[in-house]
Amino acid sequence: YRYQERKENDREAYWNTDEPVNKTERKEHKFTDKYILQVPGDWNSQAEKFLYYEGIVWYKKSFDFTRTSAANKVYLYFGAVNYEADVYLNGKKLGKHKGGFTPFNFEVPDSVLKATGNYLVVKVDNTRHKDEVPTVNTDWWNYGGITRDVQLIEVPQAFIQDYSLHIKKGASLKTSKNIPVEGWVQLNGGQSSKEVIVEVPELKIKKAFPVTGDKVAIQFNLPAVQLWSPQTPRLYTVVISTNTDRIEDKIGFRTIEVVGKQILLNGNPLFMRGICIHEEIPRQIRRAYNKQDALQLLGLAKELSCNMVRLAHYPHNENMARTADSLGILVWSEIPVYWTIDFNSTEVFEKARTQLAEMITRDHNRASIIIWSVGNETPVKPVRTNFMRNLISAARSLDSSRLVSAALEVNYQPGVNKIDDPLGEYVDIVSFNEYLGWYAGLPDRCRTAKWEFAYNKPFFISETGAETLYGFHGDSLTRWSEEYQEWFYREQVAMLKRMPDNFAGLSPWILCDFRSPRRNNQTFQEGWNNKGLIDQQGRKKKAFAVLKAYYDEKSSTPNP
Ligand code: ADA
Repeated sequence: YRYQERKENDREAYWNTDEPVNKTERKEHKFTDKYILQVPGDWNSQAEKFLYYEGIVWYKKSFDFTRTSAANKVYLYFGAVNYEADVYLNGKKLGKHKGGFTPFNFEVPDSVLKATGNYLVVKVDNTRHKDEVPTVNTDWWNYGGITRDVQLIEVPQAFIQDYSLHIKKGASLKTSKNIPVEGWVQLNGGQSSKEVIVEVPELKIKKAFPVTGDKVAIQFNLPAVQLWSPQTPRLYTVVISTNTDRIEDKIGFRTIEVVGKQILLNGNPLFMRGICIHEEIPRQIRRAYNKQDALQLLGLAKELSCNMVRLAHYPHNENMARTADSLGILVWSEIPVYWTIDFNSTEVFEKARTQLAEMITRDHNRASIIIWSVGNETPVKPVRTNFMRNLISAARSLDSSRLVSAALEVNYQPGVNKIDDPLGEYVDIVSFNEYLGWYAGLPDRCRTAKWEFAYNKPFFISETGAETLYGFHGDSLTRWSEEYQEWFYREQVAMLKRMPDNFAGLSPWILCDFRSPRRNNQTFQEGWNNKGLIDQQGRKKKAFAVLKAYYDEKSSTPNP
């Protein structure tokens, strides 16, 4: 069915290019017509003719809005727009934002907002450029549009902008009593309040902290607490208030650190039974954005007996981390510094750093997130190492309570696979992508594989995988058959069982098949990367059971 469904001209335009999205296609469609597009949502999946479209779309929406108090401020918040957004309200430009996967907001001037008949216009452009992050080439679909929620947010003149609470670094967790918590509350126009009150009602905590500036330091002890972990994803309501504002959130308390060659979660050694996920949903085949999507994707990860997911290769929508918080799934969250970007450019660095800051600012209270990743498979050379090193420092200074990593590559040498990327010195966990038995040789290469690690740190296999068409059967030597992928996973698992004790886990590539403009092998791929354990229709391939059996075995050992 795969090959008949598509139209011949789409195929031709598609196969004859190595560009991420076909340029001819873009010229052919002038799109002067009007369409109704759902927001949030990508445009590509909303009409067949938009599937390959890369370029500009103008959105327009009318709305009425009545403030609850004339003195309140109003912000217009976008969960994400891929990639560039120019925002106008009632003909006045509110601002511009670049970066396809992170939130941004603009204050709406009083003079602009009306009670009735407002019109919001957003010019969205998802054209890829060499000097953007990500750059032109990626192995995922460049879904365009206002892909996440848009909200009008009304706040008092002096409001609580943000907060951070986490268990103090190095705190002893020997008893569950008197665990020190520290953090801050960021006020916007804070001087009108004398104090900030922090409450955790379920723990009978209510503390007041004097306001001395916009950022108020917080410190208190937890009397008795159930720590957050995959086994006990306990969340507590936190209430923060001033005399003008009040916010409520649900957070978990846990620690994550590297001690010697181990990752410790709440002081206990952690083995990550992970899987990579793209922000794309099977069956409906579109960008994932809502809570149901998050439940579906993370639910499948749970079925695979995972305790961790790597959200590749860009910050996913906020529902993912929120749902992971409540399901008890650890999260690796990444910015789209992918393959080769212009590592010489300070502007490109600034774009990457901004996306890192926006990702961390949004999610720094999510207990599920334990790793910030600053990129994927960036080629080893000095200028790139400096660039990445600076991103690692930026991540640490934005959030010192989590671990920092990046997916590196293997240095394949005759007879030995070396993990010696110079970046290994700077990350907390040395993570790498390996495809022994897919991109070179057969899976039985794993039997004789020798590994050499240049760093005495925990290491993590951030990708491994093989392509398979669901329902295509052959013997295990037949590439693209389910049997080949099954064999691949068997050999990988046997190899993993021989890894040294600083092996901290893996996140194979990938949970579900996903669209990719690079996958041009007409017979086998048709615009899909088929390394999923689940196909585009949501059907499990044979290898799913192999990985699940390994994870079940790992989770029943004393140190899961
Ligand atoms: C790389 C890359 C992934 C994925 C994979 C593949 O490792 O990190 O994005 O595309 O290759 O399938 O080849």
